[in-house]
Amino acid sequence: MQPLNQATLTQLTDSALATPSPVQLPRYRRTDARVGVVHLGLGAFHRAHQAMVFDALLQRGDPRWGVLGVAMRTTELADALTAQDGLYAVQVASREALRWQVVGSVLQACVAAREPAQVVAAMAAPGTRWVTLTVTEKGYGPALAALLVQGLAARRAAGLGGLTIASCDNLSDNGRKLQQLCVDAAQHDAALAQWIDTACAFPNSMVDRIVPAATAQHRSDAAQALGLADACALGTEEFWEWVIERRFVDDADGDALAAVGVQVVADVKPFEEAKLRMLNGSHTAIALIGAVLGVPTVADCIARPDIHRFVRSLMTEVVMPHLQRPGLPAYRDALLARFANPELRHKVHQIATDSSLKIPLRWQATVLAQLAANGSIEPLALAAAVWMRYLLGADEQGQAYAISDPLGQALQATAQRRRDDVAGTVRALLAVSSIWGEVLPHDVRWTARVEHWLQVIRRQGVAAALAQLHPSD
Ligand code: CS2
Repeated sequence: MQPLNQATLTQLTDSALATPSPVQLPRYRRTDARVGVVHLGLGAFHRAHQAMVFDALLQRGDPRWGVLGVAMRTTELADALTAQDGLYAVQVASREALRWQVVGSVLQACVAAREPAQVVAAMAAPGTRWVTLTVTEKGYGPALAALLVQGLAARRAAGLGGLTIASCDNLSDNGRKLQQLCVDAAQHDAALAQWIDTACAFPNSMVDRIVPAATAQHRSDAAQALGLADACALGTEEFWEWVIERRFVDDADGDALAAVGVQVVADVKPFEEAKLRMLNGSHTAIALIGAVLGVPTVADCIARPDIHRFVRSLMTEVVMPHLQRPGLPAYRDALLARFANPELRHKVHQIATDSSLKIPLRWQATVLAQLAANGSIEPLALAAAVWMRYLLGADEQGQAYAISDPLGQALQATAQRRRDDVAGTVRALLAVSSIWGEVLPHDVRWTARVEHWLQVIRRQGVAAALAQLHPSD
């Protein structure tokens, strides 16, 4: 098929959307929908996850789930969405089929750094009932707290009720952490702090869907599928999960969410721990291994028998013994199949971003639990050593790459300064307590094994280390 020239195509907008269409379109009248959700952190993940859940709620005839999508700083996506009336197409790729869906729930978009007043006004609007967040691990700082507190103060001053505020980031206890952040940031006004604590609800939640950064390929595939130019097209997998704690300002929201496939539970912990340690923990290990080997995507990595075996044994022997989620073997097998999805083209360097913030959430508890149980820590000691090798900033073919991480410069300098001193490198990098905590750096069972694996990697490479991990196969 000839690729369509996107420049000459009509742009995706409300008026350009013709029915019938070759793809799934919103079947509700978008003009009836109202903004009920302010989402902070407008990016690919939100658009392929919560926004599609809200789209399903609108589809069921409840007009209260329209979204104001707020990008925290970058303007491109918000402006491109505004030019398309908030519409965008998502390619959903399972092993069996590819389908496209145009999502209609994002009614407006703006940028917090550019239009803070709009965000505050939206939080203080009578129709707003929820705030959802995907601001990444590094987003939970004073700027976020100040924005939320300002919005909540305006809402309280307007005499309105509280909001359900759902963190959807890969943090443990994400709701409770966000609540604490907001209450602390409101301490200058005791009555406001009290109101935030009691009138608002901060459910913990676990969200899951693999959503790689959107690429030009998505845009050209979308043009082909829609016959319209969509600057905001993206792709994801069929699988999704949202497990949320039953803790809402409006109790009825639990049933509404459940009706479209969200799991509303008393305790998110078993789901959150399984997801962070099995999926995200494996992801970070795969990403670092792939980056050092020069293997570009997760699917390429998992197609290699040595990496597949590594990930399967990491999950089975090291991570799973400490998890409570039911059906772990099936959960593991499903994850391995999801990682293998060739349509996703999920770049290892995207996942390696911010590793210094991800490792503590994804690996640390597993290592501590295995040490306490006298279990094997080998796969994660190897992964920690790969991270140290990754910090040198070039793969095993000598191809340089950028390290995108708030601690990146300092870590890279440490790794490079001690290049030829493996023991010194390990000591210095494991001493970073924001990554490894206070206990691990002093446990020789851990430090000696990380040092062992870094020796092997520096002398023989990552593939040799993977082979030595499973010498019997
Ligand atoms: C990934 C996650 O980039 C990363 O760090 O591990 O974005 C992962 O794809 C999602 O959490 C899946 O739900």
